[in-house]
Amino acid sequence: MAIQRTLSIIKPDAMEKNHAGAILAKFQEAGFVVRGLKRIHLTRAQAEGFYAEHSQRGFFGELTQFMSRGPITVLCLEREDAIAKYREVIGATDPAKAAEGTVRKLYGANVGENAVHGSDSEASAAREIGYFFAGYELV
Ligand code: 3AN
Repeated sequence: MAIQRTLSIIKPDAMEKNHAGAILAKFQEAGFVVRGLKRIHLTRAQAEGFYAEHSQRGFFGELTQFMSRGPITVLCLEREDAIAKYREVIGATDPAKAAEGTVRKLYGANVGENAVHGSDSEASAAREIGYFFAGYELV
């Protein structure tokens, strides 16, 4: 399996609870190398752009309001088979269904406020990394 990059977001709920450091440590323990990292506060429009593929879903308003309510940390993470491995480390979208020891099980509150985001394919990862990082910020 090839080396891949994935886009990770530590969401406002986890930032507010000061879990960002513990979550980053978990990613590094799982073998991910940080290629890009920044702390930002999305506008509503920026959150809508990022989640454009979900614009027809009933939770779109709730999701974009939540993602723009406070600072987030965005990370470009790299390792072998990064996209699948990262999704193993974070666990299922709904923290109640996530496996023991996963980030969402440990730090997520519910399906909306689930602590972290991760890319779901190589095409999504490329788009999402490009949404947040310029080439010179990935080192
Ligand atoms: P994942 O982030 O695990 O790939 P998706 O792509 O199904 O999950 O959903 C995108 C984001 O939308 C999720 N991270 C979650 O925060 C939010 N979301 C999904 N389903 C719901 C829902 N029923 N109510 C509120 N937010 C939701």
